[in-house]
This record gives sequence, C-alpha cells and structure tokens, in this order.
Amino acid sequence: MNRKFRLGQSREAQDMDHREVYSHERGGESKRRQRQAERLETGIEAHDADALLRLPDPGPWMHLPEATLIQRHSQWVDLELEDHSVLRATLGGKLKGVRLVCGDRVRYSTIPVEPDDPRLPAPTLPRGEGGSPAAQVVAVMPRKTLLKRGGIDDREPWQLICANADELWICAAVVDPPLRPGLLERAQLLALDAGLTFRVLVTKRDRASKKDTLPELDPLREQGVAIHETAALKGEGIEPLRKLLQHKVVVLLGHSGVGKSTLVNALHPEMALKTGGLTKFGTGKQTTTSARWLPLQSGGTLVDTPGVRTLSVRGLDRTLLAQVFTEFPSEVLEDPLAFEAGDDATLEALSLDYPERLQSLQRLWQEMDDRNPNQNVWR
Ligand SMILES: Nc1nc2c(ncn2[C@@H]2O[C@H](COP(=O)(O)OP(=O)(O)OP(=O)(O)O)[C@@H](O)[C@H]2O)c(=O)[nH]1
Ligand SMILES: [Mg+2]
Repeated sequence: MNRKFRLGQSREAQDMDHREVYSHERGGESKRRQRQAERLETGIEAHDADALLRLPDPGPWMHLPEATLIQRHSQWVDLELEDHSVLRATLGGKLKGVRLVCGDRVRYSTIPVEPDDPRLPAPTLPRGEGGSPAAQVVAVMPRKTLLKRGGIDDREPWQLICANADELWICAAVVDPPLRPGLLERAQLLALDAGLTFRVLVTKRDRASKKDTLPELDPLREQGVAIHETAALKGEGIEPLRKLLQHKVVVLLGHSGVGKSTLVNALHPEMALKTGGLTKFGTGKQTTTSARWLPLQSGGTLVDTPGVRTLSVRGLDRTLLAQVFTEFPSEVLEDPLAFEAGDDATLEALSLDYPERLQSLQRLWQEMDDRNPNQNVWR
C-alpha cells in the first residue's frame, strides 16, 4: 500500500479519502483545532452554562478556617486570611472543574488533603510567603454576587471577573485610549446581571478642557447613571470616591491604559501598583495581568483588573436590555430587529434623541442569543 507520511506521523490511506478532514488541515488548521471544531459541531462538549457556575456543597468543610481569594495564578492562588496575612495555596482535588475567581470566600486546610482519585499524585504544596505553612483550598462558599462576561464558546460560556463585589465602576478615559462604542452599555448589562451598583468613572479629566461637557455620556446621564470625573495623577475627584468605597467591594473595569491602576494608587499610595504608558497608537500596554483584591486602609476594597478590549454579553438575559435602553418603547424592546436602524422614517416615528442607540440595542440583542460565535470560524 502506498502510504503517505507526515512528520512524526503515519497515516492510513483511507484517512486521505476523507477529503473534508484533510482539506481543513491543508488550509493551515492544526489537528487539535479541527477536533475542537468537530466537537463543537456535534455538541459533545456543549455544557449547560449554568451548571458550570454551580458550586459543590461546602458543608463538610465548615470547621476549616475561611479566607478570601485575592489573586489567581496559573498553579495556585493567594489567600488573605482573617489577620490580613497572605497565604499561597493549591486547589484541592475536590474542586476539580470548579472555577474560582478573585473575591471568592474559601475554606482551606494547612494539612495536605489526599486527592479523591488514588491514581492522582498528592498535590505538592508550595511554601507560603515568609515560610508560613502552605495550604490547600478545599471548598468555596456560596457567592453573594458573581460578575461575569460572556465567554469564548460553549466550552467556556462565561469568563468570571469577580465574586462577592458590591459595585462595578467602568473607567473611560477622556482621551487615549478611545472608548469603544457600546462598552458602557455592555458594562451596565453585566452589572445588572450580577446585581451590582453601576457607576461610570471618567479618567484623565485633566487631558480635556473643562468646557468639554462630554456629550457622549448624555444618554447615561439622562437615565440617572452616576458619573464621576477624575484626574488621578493630579488627585482630583478622588476624595468623593473614597467615601463611596466605605464598606464596599468595588470592581474597576475598562480598556487597557485608561488609568485603573493609577486610580488605585491615588486612593492608596502605599499600594504602588505598576502602571504603564501608552503605545504610539494611544492604546494601553496591558500592564495589569490578573485581577487583584486590594483592601484599602481608608475602608472598602478595590479590585483592579486587566484591561479589556470588549465585554461580551453573550448568554445574558435579553430582558435586561429594557433597563439599559429605557427610552425605547416596549415594542422595540420585544423585537429590535423588526425596526430599520438606517431608515429616517422609522427613527422619526420613534422620536429618539439618540438614534444611534437603536443600532447598539440591535447588536446587543443579537449577541445575547449568539450560541457559539466561534463555531463558524473554521469554514
Ligand atoms: N494625564 C493623565 N494621565 C493619566 C491619568 N491616569 C492615568 N494616566 C496615565 O495613563 C497611563 C496608563 O495608566 P494605568 O493606570 O497603567 O492604566 P490601566 O488602566 O491600569 O491599564 P492596564 O493595567 O493595562 O489595564 C499611564 O501612563 C498613566 O500615567 C490621569 O488622571 N491623567
Ligand atoms: Mg492596570
């Protein structure tokens, strides 16, 4: 038989007959990616999106001490204990498949707990900071709130941002980096979904004239969304935020380079978080790389997060749109796609102050029902 060989791999001639498989490969896709695409197609790995958020019962572990997960690393997590010291911990086998996130309240053990499956090796415990005993997280407590955004595809339907937060502050710079249209509405939807109070923080206010009233925020102003203007480098607009933070956990979200870490440093200079400049294109440099839980001396906790390009609303409930697009009549909110966004007569009949919001509503409406946006990438 005339066999063809590829590097490090022999191949049955009949495989070659399945041209649809082979032709993908010739198109430059790796075998792994092909297999992923096939699984998505057959739905073998399609999960119940809500099931992925369910947590195992912490009941058997309630005798163990509780801590807050303050930072996730690839192999371990950092916990903040009752006495505010930090302990590095691995995740116990019982939490396999459970995705923990910054802000989770967890139960931990300082004695290694054997894994359920005897074939698995016992976890190697890293040494904690300052030689303190290392630990293993064995349970996670029910979450008061969970801030999440739509994920990549059905295998990862949600990207978790923070657990147990009270407020979401979306940061938008006056200039550099430019605000992507729709980011504020998207953040508003995520906050509504998680049940968090929503505020807009205008950063770098010193970079624009005081006469500039930032008319792009008018639709939000009219809805009564709280908007706070700050110039963190000059310390302007910081004190009112300090008051708002008392007894609260606040997540900072925004594009890379809008000044989230600079704002944290202005509120708590001892934190001395790394901040970055901007690229020559006026975009951020992704200086912050993982979410961090930062308790402030003046009260409250800030969660600094890495810059986002966009916030997917895939999988969120469409009824939330009525609370964001309050100016639209119910017939539009029931089926926005029935209205032609480019048609002057339609827009006039709706007498919209901000006609561009109809397009934005339509886009979000479609995205919320987008089952698997990556499914068609391969063809
Ligand atoms: N003029 C001015 N520049 C600011 C202000 N706040 C931040 N910057 C600058 O903006 C740049 C980015 O700030 P960062 O705090 O690193 O931004 P970030 O949002 O944390 O960015 P990522 O960590 O990449 O998501 C830095 O060069 C800051 O000096 C401000 O109030 N005024
Ligand atoms: Mg940062």
